[in-house]
Amino acid sequence: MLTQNLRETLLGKKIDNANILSISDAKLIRDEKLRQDLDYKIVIITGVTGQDGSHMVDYLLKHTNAIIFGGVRRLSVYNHKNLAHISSDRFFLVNFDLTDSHSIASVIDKIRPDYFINFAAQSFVASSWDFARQTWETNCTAVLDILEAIRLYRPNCRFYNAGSSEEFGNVSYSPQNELHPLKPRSPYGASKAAARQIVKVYRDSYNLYAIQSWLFNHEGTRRGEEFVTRKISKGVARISHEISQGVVPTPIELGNIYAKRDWSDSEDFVQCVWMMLNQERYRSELNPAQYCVPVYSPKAIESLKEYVLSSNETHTIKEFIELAFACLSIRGRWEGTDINEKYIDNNTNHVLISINSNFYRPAEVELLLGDSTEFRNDFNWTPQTSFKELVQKMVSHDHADQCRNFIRSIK
Ligand code: F7E
Repeated sequence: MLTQNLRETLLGKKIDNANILSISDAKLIRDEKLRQDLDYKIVIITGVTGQDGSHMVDYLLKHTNAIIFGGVRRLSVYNHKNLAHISSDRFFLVNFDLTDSHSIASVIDKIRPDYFINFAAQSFVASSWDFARQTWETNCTAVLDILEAIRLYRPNCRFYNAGSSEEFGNVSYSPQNELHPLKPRSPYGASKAAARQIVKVYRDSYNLYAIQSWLFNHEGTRRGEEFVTRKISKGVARISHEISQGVVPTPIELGNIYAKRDWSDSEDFVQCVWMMLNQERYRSELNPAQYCVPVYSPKAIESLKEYVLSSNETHTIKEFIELAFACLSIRGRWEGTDINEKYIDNNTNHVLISINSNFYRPAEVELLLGDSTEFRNDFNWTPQTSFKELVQKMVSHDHADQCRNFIRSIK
């Protein structure tokens, strides 16, 4: 545990637990001698208010002694729900903006991180057609800016960028492994594919420990409500409550329910990300001494690998729906076709799911199925949560939430 003294030593001034630091607060953290004596690794994580970033913070607080700086954009609305449970003196929020290269450079120069984990993104594929430029700047240009700042100010900082199975897009074969070509179908997929290239160029050109994996879909109770799994789990919880109150439920409106996705638990993946950032600890063919140096050698960097992370199973949205309703003992049947297809409650004959073409995408990725054998073998890893357990976990969480809110409303 850090003492208050240490916090002040590191940061150069007294701060409150709840304080969001401005970049200028991080003063003595730049003192390399002090850093060596303290033997704490310093990690910057972006996207900490989101699903993956907040799970990454939880994981590192539990399994390491790292001091973590969560990068947050200054907003006038409160969006820290996923961080509300954290009270650790090793976790700070720091204000910076990934679309401002000066702020990125300044944070890296001042904080001198040992690891920089980039989970910040415009991650909603459907919106990427409407905000193609913003998607590109956040998901790709910002990555270039981070790499450039690492090169200039902290060349031995290990950098991870969250890549995506959307880079595979219009897939050539299944399952998709690390050798699958990049064939994105959306501005989102294209931005992640371009980011991959620039990460590789900086890795090769400047011997940076900079990597990007291919993350297949990963979900959980902190998933944004616009993504299909959370939209369904929340909708199912609401409908179950409406039925129990004798109210005719409002159906959940969805788009392409025939798309197939490879879904995992976000909590499983953050562990893998940390492993990838510390490959020499797990891959016996690597020499750890080559990675404890101020400057990495070309040989050490050439040996790094980038990996697919996936469950190695694929399911349609329809399967997710059926399982989600079954978790709350609601059984249904499918009737109709195309835009008129509906999921009907066997018990009440109420419509539970209907199709709204507004949720169709200009170009769809119909099938994703990952092959994460390489990662599983190299790191001796298996996921903790199955597809069924993931659906159960999300529905139970949203159902409990729905019940809590109901009880509060009648108090
Ligand atoms: O869509 C279909 C939709 O928005 C899944 C992101 O984390 O994973 C995620 O991207 C599928 C698509 O996720 C609705 O057409 C049907 O086929 O939950 P999603 P995504 O687009 O797969 C990848 C790996 C990432 O990297 C991304 O950042 O579900 N679908 N009806 C729908 N999708 C939504 N959102 N809403 C619907 O009503």
